[in-house]
Amino acid sequence: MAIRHGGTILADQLKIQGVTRVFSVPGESFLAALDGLYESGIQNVVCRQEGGASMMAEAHGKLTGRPGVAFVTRGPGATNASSGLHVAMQDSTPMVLFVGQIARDHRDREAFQEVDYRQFFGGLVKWVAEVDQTERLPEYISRAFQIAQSGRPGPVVLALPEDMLSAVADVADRPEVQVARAMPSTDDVARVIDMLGQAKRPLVIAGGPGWSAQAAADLERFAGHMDLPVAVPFRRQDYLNNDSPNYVGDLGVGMNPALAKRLQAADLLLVIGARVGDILTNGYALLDPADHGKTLIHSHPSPDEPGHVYAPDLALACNSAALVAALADAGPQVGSWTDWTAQARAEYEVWQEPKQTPGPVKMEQVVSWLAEHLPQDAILTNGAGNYAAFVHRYHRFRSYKTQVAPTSGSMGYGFPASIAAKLEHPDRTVICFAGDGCFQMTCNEMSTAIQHGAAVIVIVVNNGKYGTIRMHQEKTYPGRVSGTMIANPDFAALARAYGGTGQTVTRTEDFAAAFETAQNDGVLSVIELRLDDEVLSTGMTLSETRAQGEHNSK
Ligand SMILES: Cc1ncc(C[n+]2csc(CCOP(=O)(O)OP(=O)(O)O)c2C)c(N)n1
Repeated sequence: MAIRHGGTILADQLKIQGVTRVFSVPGESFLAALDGLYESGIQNVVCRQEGGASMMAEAHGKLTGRPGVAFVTRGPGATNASSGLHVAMQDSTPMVLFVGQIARDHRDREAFQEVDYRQFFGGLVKWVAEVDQTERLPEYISRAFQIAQSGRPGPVVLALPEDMLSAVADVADRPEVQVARAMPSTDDVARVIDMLGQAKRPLVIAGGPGWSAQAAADLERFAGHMDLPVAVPFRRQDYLNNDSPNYVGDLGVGMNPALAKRLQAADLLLVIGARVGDILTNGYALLDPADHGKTLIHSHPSPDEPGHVYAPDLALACNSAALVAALADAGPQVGSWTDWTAQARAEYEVWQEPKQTPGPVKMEQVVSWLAEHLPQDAILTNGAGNYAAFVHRYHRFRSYKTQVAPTSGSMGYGFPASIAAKLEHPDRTVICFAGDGCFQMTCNEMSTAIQHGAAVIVIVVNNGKYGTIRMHQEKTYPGRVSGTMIANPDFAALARAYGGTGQTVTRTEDFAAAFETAQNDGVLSVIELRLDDEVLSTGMTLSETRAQGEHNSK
């Protein structure tokens, strides 16, 4: 053992935990940590705002299944970073945020940028702690990595007082954490198969944390063997190859009404790894929490989830990948639901037929073109907004972890997420979809993308408004437009100013060539799609939405 300062102890511990890249915005509060990173071989991706850094770390965690790591400074840095932590919590993503903290002997005097992180982050993250002794850094860091990955994964915050970080200690490293995973028993698997055998209209819902490419392949095998219909929750569309005859769509915001009806009509739900919450059930309307009236088998990595809202008939606390592998290994068994599955699939295909939107640039055609022409492993990211509904409805996700999007509906997420994805997979096509509102929340990270060589393609869907909220506004207070119109920059010129390339597309037929140019540019590239003012959602124009609002308010 050698005497090391806290920053070196920390960086050494990160290497042991397998960290290869961190995202940060510097602060004078954690200079020793920056010094520790200096010769560590860990890539430090310097960002422009802590919200972007924390979202990049979250996206890294979501893509790799290993904790994404970010470093931010105290006070304003920590408060900015909270946006990514909230995404990680709602998405069950493993993540560790380090916050530089004021010196220990300044505490509780409301010193410069002082925040009590246990209070501030307490309700937002899985665990938050402050490290008071340099020699306990390895212990706290390994606990942070363990908690971030155990049971239902999530974000962990460690505050690091600056004098604790710069002090030296003689302490041993901790080994890489071993995360305990609960496995399904043979009896449990037999029971699931038996209960399925008694169903007439079963529906599998596969989502949540702890999946892998192998698990997605096992799900395809299991569903194929038994000819089961599989739906996925909001923004988990890449858990089963969408070309599979067993894939029947997503139970997300703006879901296919025919799939919503099937959720209601099913006599058995086999939920593997997902939370059964308000988005999946359209605000608890599709399934009554008081009496859901069907057989519910609910498995989740955390024993706290089954029964959280809906009473299950069989509750399992186990690793989703292990369960789906065991179910696939149970072999072929054909139930009496073959027609039910085929009909659900047919309804999904009908839902995917483009519904025409007004104006010369048609999002339904742009996304359908991409679904046909992109490589199977292309990664699509997005944040929040009606523009994303076109991706959800018309794209086909064909391999695991090609969709990186926040189930928490956080605007501004897609662009930083795409940077994290491109850094992790430089050889794959990475596309960020963003609304004009969404993109402007984090477009300052364009310089981060340029600096670190993340050649992502950003498709900015510009309708000159916070369209989703305008849609709700027109439905509720028709014609009374307040706070939902936005002025925009020339996005293509902005991209060029940052050192990328930019194009503006005003006709659908020009999109394919613009996309090819962007791909060949090999640098951050922005394609702005100028949408007609009437485009508001996949299903209704602005005028139709207002007319509906007027009708409802009569
Ligand atoms: C951080 C954050 N702030 C506000 C919202 C509320 N919100 C949801 S969608 C939306 C508008 C998005 O506008 P835009 O990105 O232009 O996409 P559009 O809906 O027009 O397609 C807003 C303000 C949110 N989800 N996240």
